[in-house]
Amino acid sequence: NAPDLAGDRNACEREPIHIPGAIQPHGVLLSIDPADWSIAQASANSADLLTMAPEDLCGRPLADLLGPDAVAELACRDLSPVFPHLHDAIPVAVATAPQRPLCCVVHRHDDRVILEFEDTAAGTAHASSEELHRKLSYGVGRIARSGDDVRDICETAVIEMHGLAGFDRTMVYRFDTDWHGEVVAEQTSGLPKRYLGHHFPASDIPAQARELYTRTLLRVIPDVDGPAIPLVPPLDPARGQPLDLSYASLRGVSPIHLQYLRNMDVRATMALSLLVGNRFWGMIVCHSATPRTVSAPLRGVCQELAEVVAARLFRRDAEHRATGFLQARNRADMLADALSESPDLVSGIERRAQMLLSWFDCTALLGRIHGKPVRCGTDATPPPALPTRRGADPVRLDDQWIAAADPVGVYITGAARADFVGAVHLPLSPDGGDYLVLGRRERVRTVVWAGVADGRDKHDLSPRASFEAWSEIVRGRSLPFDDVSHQMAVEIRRRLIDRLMLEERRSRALEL
Ligand code: BLA
Repeated sequence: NAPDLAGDRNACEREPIHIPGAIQPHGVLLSIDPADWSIAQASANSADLLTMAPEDLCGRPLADLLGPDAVAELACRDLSPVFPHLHDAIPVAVATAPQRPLCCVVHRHDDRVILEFEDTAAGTAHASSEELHRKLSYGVGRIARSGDDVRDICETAVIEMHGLAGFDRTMVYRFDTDWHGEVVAEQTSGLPKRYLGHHFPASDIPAQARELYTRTLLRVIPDVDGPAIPLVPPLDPARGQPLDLSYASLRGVSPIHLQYLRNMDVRATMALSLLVGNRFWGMIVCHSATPRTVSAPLRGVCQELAEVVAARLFRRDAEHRATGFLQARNRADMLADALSESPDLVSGIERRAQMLLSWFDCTALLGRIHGKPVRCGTDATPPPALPTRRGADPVRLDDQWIAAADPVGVYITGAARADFVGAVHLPLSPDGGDYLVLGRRERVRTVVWAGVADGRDKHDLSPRASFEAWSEIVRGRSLPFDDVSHQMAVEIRRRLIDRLMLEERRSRALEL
């Protein structure tokens, strides 16, 4: 029943996943008009938990179902869908079936109050809340004390989340700048590790899904084969519009994505967003080979753990940048001091070329200062002959490219501006006549993609049938320059310009 999206590249991103008109079957949803606390819409399965069919519920006061006290209490609560509230379940008793313990998660969005009922007895976590919090604080401690590199943090994260949530496979999926992603950590029980190091194309998580996942941090699909339960009536009667389910934990899932998971032999998932600062950094994705319900309290602690992982990644990024920026400034000062001992800038730079090249992990230093050429490094003399992306004709870090480069500011590229290596361009005069360029060599990389090589291109829009790994050889790119290199380039350029201006002032003074 997946819509046919073949041939339409934007169709994936246009699927309005926040208004699917249906929920998943593991709970019951009511939409309430907060003006009079009457029921506007109910999911078609309402009788399962609430003993009343949607036709009997719609239009009725919510108080008939939950009693006036429960409704009065709800009316006083802050129901805005901020992250922690979303798994904050209230135990409720339905007037018509008081013996059945239910829990209810409530939020308010787009002028409707949405109530989601779940059977308290369902779900795999029968652990007490003390037990859950003990496990959570243990995990938090492990993550806070994890090593300082990203891989270490992610590995600890999957181990701890795996233990807490109990799925068969737990992964950290990290986005790249173009939104494709890589599985950077994987933990399994009973299954072999399968996806570690595999890359997936950006279209696997289309833009509107990514946007939604930055507003809600956690979502669960307990059974990919569960039927979609429509809302009754399908449109909000007062407004004639579909109900916005962005924040509903029962929100019905895109049929394309369900097919994707079936093709992966996955029966249930839980996915947690990692927001590092304001950036959607990645996700913790859990798979189960069998259906798996996750209780509201367990969802709550899993989300807290994921937030701790994101905070740990943020701290590591901040520390890394702070140390890097300090080092960049120190190096620039060191270079300026060394250059001040040289009679002229060109010979000074030539003497320190090796140091500069190693700081930037480059192999060519070229440029012109006071009209005099500078050429240092193993790739600079003779000019570097590097294979192009096409693999055929060699390209050179030459005057032609430099003339084409932006004459203002520090220019850094990871993917080659023409089609060769990355370069740091330091323009030293307003007309770009004086400059230095540091060139970085091509780094041929092997990228392992998960199952997109079966005859189609990797931007195909239907969920793929196979997840077998295949390798792509990526040429014509260097390793990217990071923010710290950029900052170092800015600092060094400023010192070089100061020095050039000093030399100019001196030579003018001599002329007088
Ligand atoms: C959603 N795609 C998702 C989600 C993940 C992935 C994690 C979040 C929902 C969930 O919890 O499962 C992708 N899952 C992955 C990846 C791995 C994984 C990369 O386990 C790696 C191990 N998907 C496609 C194509 C389309 C598409 C071609 O492959 C569109 C035509 C769509 N993916 C799609 C949509 C959603 C999605 C629409 C949102 C589902 C929803 O929330 O309703």
